[in-house]
Amino acid sequence: MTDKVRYELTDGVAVITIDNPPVNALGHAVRVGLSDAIARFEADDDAKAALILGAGKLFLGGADISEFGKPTKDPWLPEIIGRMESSPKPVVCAIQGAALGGGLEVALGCHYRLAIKGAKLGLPEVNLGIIPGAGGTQRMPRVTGVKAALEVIPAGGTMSAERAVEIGLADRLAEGDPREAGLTYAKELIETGAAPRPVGKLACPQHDAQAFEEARALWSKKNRGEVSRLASIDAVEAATRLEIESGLAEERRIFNEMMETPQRAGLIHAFFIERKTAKLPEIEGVAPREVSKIGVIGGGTMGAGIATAALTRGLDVTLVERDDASAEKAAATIAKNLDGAVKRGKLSAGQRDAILNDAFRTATDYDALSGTDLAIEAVFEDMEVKKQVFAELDRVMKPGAVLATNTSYLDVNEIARSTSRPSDVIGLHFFGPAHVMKLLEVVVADDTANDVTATAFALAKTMGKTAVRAGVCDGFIGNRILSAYRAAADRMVLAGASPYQVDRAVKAFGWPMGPYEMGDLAGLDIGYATRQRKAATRDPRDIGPTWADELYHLGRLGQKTGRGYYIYKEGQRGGQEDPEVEGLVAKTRDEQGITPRDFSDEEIQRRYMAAMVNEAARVVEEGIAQRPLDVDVTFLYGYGFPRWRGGPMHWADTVGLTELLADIERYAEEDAFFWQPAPLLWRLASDNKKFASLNG
Ligand code: T1G
Repeated sequence: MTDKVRYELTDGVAVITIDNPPVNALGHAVRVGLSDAIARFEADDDAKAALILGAGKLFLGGADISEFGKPTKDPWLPEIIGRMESSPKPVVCAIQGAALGGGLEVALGCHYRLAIKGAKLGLPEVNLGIIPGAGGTQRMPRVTGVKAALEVIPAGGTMSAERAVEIGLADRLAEGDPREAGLTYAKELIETGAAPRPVGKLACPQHDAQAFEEARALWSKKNRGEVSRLASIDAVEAATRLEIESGLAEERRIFNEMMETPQRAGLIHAFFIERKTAKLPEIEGVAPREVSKIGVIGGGTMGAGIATAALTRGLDVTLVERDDASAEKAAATIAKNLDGAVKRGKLSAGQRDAILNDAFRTATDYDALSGTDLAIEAVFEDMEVKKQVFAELDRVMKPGAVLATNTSYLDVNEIARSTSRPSDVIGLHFFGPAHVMKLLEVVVADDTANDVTATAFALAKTMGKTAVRAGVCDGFIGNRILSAYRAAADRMVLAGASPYQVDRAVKAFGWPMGPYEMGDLAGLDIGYATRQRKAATRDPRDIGPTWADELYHLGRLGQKTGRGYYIYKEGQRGGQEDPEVEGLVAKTRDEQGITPRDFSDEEIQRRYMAAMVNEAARVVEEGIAQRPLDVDVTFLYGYGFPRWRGGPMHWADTVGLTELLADIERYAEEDAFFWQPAPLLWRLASDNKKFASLNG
């Protein structure tokens, strides 16, 4: 027996408790302990039934993900579950908090399952690029039918305890302490002489051709290149034609196949790095300041989104606008956002009403913010306007309050130093729509106090955001790197590629949108304003997409004007390619004496990513991003980078930094100005190292 699993006999029930904080992952020591406990139970004549419990806040968090990719050590989870299932005495489990992956598979190996209200049950393996590998795809459909199994497994989602009982995954719903409820259930089974009910012995679930067809159609469209979701459907289908042992073998075959894919590595990298961004030496052990009341200045799209995100997470919000009309408009936007949350089931109508009545108010006077703990400025991107707002905040905010700016590129140091309390100033760069997008760049200025940084990360957690620490530079982490791969795209177009081919190639790589579709979504006036802003300092060797300036001057600003790079028709999804754009590009080439050449989709993808990784290497080297993982999380949560590739830096490590450097050096032969290998990339490649070596 190991110290991870306890065995105690209580009133004829062998209580087997798995205690492996923080999430009772089924690592090797737990498997050894569980296997020993089951053997002891079988041999224990005083034990008439067994009760499986997980100590602490949840039942079982699944297999130990940190063991993946390493040689598997016996005993295997499927074997332990098989032994539990074939026990001659009833085995029960009581599920509180969460039963996920291997944790739910252990429960499915039990003969009786009790779920405590509030528990989440699910098989999220596909989110890690694999499929359930300990019987989930074979046993779940046997108890729930294939329809319910196909709703859960390819989606990698979770369900409530109530839903689990509804679909037959759990036999009983209870409240309170799992041990107590479980013991009551086990003793009742003993008293009633209930027999073991091995799920594996149940008949194959009925095949439902339509359900399989719909699931394959749905996940072929939604998965953007991921392979695990479709593979999980194949495994569930095997359950409809194979008896348990053959079905388990087929599941294992597909599981092993998925374990070997780079997608598994990318998705598991993503799992662990999103949990590391808040692990920063400067805030370790630093207590954040109390924040329950916040102020938002500016009720435009961003301000209203930020207010909505805060309100739906229980914060009190006062929104300041310059006049009543603007304040009313902002309040209407927020009410609309909250209605949307009610429609999506994220909020009840009662909660919305309580928010609007008690937790939210508008004002046109900064003094209304004097009692707030933190203020977020989200006004027009102009330094003088920002400084005026911060002068007001400096005047009204109480001592110890945090003053934050939502600027997406302006100098946070300059804003901070325009106040009398620069150490209380920080950048909180939300991504639009702010009540939807998960990413928050926490921009730490030179004078920002560590407890202000700690407060920002705590606020992010409260608001359900994934926060990444960024230093001060133009565009911080995300937008700075974006402008580099955007520029690479423009260079390929100038050299002969079509903007539409670039978009297609980038989407084929796994991105939700190409740069030109993205430009149309954001508005081509944004790009134009950025080029104008940088014109004064632009290097003469640099090139600009003059065709885009012409589109701007033609008033073709993208989706919002019905035409940009694409033509957008009412009621039509997406835009149509516009031959006039190709014409404008050809004209630019002629003016610059450029003879267009062909680009393959692979070359477009390679150059796009090379520009991204090269600039990201500079961002890490300069300390704007602390580690490569911060770049990866930024792009996974803020820019739609395909999660199964793990992020741009993980992708680069997968490709090999030596290869990538060789590409960049080759590109530099034709354009030495744009393609200068970042020193960090050069150094790591020379030392045959990976970016991952800097992730700590
Ligand atoms: N293995 C290893 N470490 C894990 C882990 C796991 N399954 N789950 C969490 N951790 C670590 C995590 O990295 C963090 O570490 C700490 O625990 C707290 O996590 C055979 C093969 C359970 C809902 O996909 O969804 O079973 O940062 O911050 O917010 O078919 O963790 O403190 O060092 O997320 O309270 C399937 C993954 C595995 C569930 C708790 N299971 N975990 O959330 O804490 S594959 C999963 C979660 C499998 C079988 C297959 C969540 C949670 P650190 P946390 P939380």
